Amino acid sequence: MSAFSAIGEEEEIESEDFTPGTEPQPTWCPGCGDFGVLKALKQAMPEVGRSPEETLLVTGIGCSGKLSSYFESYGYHSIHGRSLPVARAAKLANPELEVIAAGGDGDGYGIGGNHFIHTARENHDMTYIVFNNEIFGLTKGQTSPTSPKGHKSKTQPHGSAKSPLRPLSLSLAAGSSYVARTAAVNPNQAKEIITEAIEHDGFAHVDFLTQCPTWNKDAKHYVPYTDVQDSDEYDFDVTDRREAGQMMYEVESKLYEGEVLTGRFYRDDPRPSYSEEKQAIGEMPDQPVAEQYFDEDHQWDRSYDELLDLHK
Ligand SMILES: Cc1ncc(C[n+]2csc(CCOP(=O)(O)OP(=O)(O)O)c2C)c(N)n1
Ligand code: SF4
Ligand SMILES: [Mg+2]
Repeated sequence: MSAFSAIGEEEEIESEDFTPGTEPQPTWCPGCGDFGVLKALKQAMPEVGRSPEETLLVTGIGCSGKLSSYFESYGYHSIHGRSLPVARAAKLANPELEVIAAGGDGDGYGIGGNHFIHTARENHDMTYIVFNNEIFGLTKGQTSPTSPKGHKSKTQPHGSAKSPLRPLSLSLAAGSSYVARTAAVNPNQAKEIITEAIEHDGFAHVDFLTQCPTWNKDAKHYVPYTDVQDSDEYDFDVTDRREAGQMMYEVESKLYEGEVLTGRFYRDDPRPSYSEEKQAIGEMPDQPVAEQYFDEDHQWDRSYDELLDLHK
């Protein structure tokens, strides 16, 4: 697909446009599922038709957080669990940007869980990819919110006593308007789902199963997998909240019994995004802040000095 460049010329967008020219090669371990996310994202961008100059990728901290270094676009490697507030602010300031946030299961479902719930509830228009490897990878394999019950690690040497969090069900309950799960071992589906998620208007959450062969030795347990959309066994309406919820519950239970089910589980296309709702009640300016900033004639309600005085 083509798009207009920063200087207004129409250009073809290719996957390789998203490979940085100067950044280092990925330092992820051989066989790491994170490579699958990078590949799917790079393949999705030409389908979506957005160029690196039109895209912002905000990441958290973790092996997953390194994604923004290996993907050519505007990038912001934020702090642990805080990719979503940064992404929200950027989208509100410049609605034209294609905003993608990404991070790990510890990052998004643990320390950043509150941001996840409320960004979903408010239906901010962005894509959120969670690399779900069921452990803290970067810090050497501690138990995470999605580690299975009984999972042994240095922090839980007797095995985790707690049942894992159900990210799909949580996402639906919080208010995400698109919820899917894919896996690094299923690259075709991963590309399709990431494309759909980016094209979706509203908060699109993709739980991306990424094996960690270094610290989670059950790395191969995402194979074999079933795509629920390709299987006659699973018949449900992705636009029906109740049916989607039942399906997610089944999917999440089965993952820990060794059966990997992936696919699209919920979508609510008509639901207005956060900005649309705010504009409808007159709480958001028509002119985005990013444009106001570059408009020399813009009259700000308060000067910078006044704002500083307010905080004294
Ligand atoms: C506020 C804060 N607390 C803790 C850490 C240490 N820390 C860095 S990454 C990480 C967990 C990473 O796990 P996950 O988010 O699942 O990402 P992965 O490495 O598995 O991709 C932790 C606890 C930190 N950097 N900042
Ligand atoms: S420690 Fe695990 S998650 Fe991190 S790069 Fe290595 S394989 Fe990937
Ligand atoms: Mg992790």
